[in-house]
Amino acid sequence: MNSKHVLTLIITTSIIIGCKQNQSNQKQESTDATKDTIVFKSEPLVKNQYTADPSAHVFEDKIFIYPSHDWDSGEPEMDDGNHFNMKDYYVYSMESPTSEVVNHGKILDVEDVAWAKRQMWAPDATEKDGEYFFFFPAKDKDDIFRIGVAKSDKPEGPFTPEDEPIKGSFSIDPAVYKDTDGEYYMYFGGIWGGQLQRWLTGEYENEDNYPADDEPAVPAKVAKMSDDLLSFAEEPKDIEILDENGELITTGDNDRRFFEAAWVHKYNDKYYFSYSTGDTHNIAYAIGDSPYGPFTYQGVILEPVLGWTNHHSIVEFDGKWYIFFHDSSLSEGKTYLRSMKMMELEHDEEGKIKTLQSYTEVK
Ligand code: FUB
Repeated sequence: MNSKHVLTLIITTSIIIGCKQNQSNQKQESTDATKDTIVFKSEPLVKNQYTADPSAHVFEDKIFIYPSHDWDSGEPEMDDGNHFNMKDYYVYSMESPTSEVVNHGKILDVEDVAWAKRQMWAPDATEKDGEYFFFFPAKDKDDIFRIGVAKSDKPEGPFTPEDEPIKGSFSIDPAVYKDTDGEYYMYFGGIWGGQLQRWLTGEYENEDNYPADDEPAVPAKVAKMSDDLLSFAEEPKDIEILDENGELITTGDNDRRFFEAAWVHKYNDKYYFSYSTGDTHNIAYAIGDSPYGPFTYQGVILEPVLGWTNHHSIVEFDGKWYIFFHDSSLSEGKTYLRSMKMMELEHDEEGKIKTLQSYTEVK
């Protein structure tokens, strides 16, 4: 391992998120009880800003990365994620996976978005006919998450937002997949602070409602986009994630149920739906034959990283596949101050993805 790419930190065991946590201990408390050394397998791509939820795409033969911009706003850590109090977005690019990361500056600020009040969470971007579209969630004036869109004629922006959020949009973490037939689909949703569990009736309810542990889990959503990519072309549909018996994964199946951070890529004509399992901290994946699913659960792509959240994107560049993700190594474990990283990702001959770890532990 190249020493330049090895970052060793002494950290408390309680902030290594390999262990399962439940909702009541989402707020990370550190303890000096046991000290471990962890050796990270990759370095933060950016060190002078906190960058999270990286959505990577190849535009103009370069890798463009659209992350969230973490900062310390002083909001206390709460189960509803108020401490992720982001207010603007920056964009970055790399000529190749090994070249330096260029910061193109701020592309959007909450002050510029007429409908948005706060919490600019995980975004994504896509290109169509030489125009670039930036999709982002934010809470509106009623504190309900909606998804907005902004346009630019360049991948590095700046982007001009629409005056209203996408009609019929809700919850968080938009990921727009351009299919090989030229259609575009938005995948979105996230439970807990992401509010997806408040939309089970089709209307927003001002309280959390989760299906029982033995019932199908709250599903992520997908909608085909209109030709101008500014609206949904249809009512969002449920994403079905099935287990090995063809049964829908249930609420109680915390290790495998959808939590947030949807992403889709296509490999050998199959659709790979990947996502975070949230409170169990994995990036998991499921495979299907259609952009709408159903998707059958396959396994874990990325094991828990340092920090509570795990959020990724997957992109092909020059015949190799890469996963972009974040951890809290630069902030020494602060869950809301994250840094984007990347690693190569491998599909085996059967199309299965080899499970990755972002660090090794040295006792
Ligand atoms: O960055 C804020 C939120 O944390 C994202 O929207 C989630 O996916 C999680 O990473």
